[in-house]
Amino acid sequence: MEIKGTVIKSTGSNYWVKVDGEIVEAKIRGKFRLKGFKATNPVAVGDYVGLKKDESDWVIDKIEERKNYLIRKSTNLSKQHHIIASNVDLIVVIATLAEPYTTYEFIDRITVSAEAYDIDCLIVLNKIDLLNSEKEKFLHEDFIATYQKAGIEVLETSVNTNFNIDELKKKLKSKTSILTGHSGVGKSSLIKAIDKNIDLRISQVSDYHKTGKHTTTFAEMFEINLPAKIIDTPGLRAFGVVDFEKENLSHYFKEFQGHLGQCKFQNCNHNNEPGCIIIEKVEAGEIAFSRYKSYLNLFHEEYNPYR
Ligand SMILES: Nc1nc2c(ncn2[C@@H]2O[C@H](COP(=O)(O)OP(=O)(O)OP(=O)(O)O)[C@@H](O)[C@H]2O)c(=O)[nH]1
Ligand SMILES: [Mg+2]
Ligand SMILES: [Zn+2]
Repeated sequence: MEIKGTVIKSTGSNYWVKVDGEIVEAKIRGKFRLKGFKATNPVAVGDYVGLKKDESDWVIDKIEERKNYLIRKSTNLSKQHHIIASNVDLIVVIATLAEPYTTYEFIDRITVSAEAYDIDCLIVLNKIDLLNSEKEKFLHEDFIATYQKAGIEVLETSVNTNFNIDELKKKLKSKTSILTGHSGVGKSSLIKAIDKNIDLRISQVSDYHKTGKHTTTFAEMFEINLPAKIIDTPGLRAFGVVDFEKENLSHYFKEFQGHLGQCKFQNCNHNNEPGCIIIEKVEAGEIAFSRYKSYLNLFHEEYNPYR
């Protein structure tokens, strides 16, 4: 007998699969491979799988084709890739400007991946209750302006003051969403603010480094009564994008899209060519410099594999 369900959690050796409202613990057998590359986790949260009973254990023996997935390179320099989750409607990048600070390039790497795999993306700027000094207010304004120009929606939130939690609920309603970002930005806290009945571990950011403590250790999908499916994930230190064809990269920056094809040279790489419309737009302040810098860094990434 074969049954089917959705993987809601995995530790690498054990998998929890939701089958008709029940949770079944399963193992994997055989090799599952993505075309063209190796993944450290052949079966990911969000996968729709077939299960068979092998003596006493349930075994995953089939993965239905993925609608999409969020994938990154493992932190080491091997060719290994890690699928963060699959079959999602929305990628929510949780960012903070304090405790910890999230760099623009980290965010851009995720938004580029979302565009490449054609998944909607929302940035949530959490902990805005912490932005008080003039410097912090400046950082905040710059952040909002940068992503407004980039055509990516930003929702400001605070778990501590309950600010915009209802708005966030509206964004997640009737979708399967993945929450990603650095450790300590408040991914688990936001999920708990949305539904206090969910049992999640949350820790203080470390006093000294102001970074998170990697409290969430495995991706897990929670189904709540909005209705919504929300995938909490472990904090990422960095996001290594999977190699794109260089000529496609500019298409993954939303705000570049309307200008492509208008440079002087048909094969313009928007690096330093004369008559480049992208560079003109950056100089005119219509495209944020930080986004263009992320573009250049990604374009030349092979020269800097540690980034
Ligand atoms: N001031 C403030 N603190 C917050 C806010 N949201 C979360 N925190 C705190 O930030 C710390 C980290 O929160 P977590 O929810 O564990 O962060 P996480 O992103 O899940 O971290 P990992 O599981 O390690 O990836 C906790 O001490 C939270 O109480 C907020 O809006 N404002
Ligand atoms: Mg967490
Ligand atoms: Zn150009």
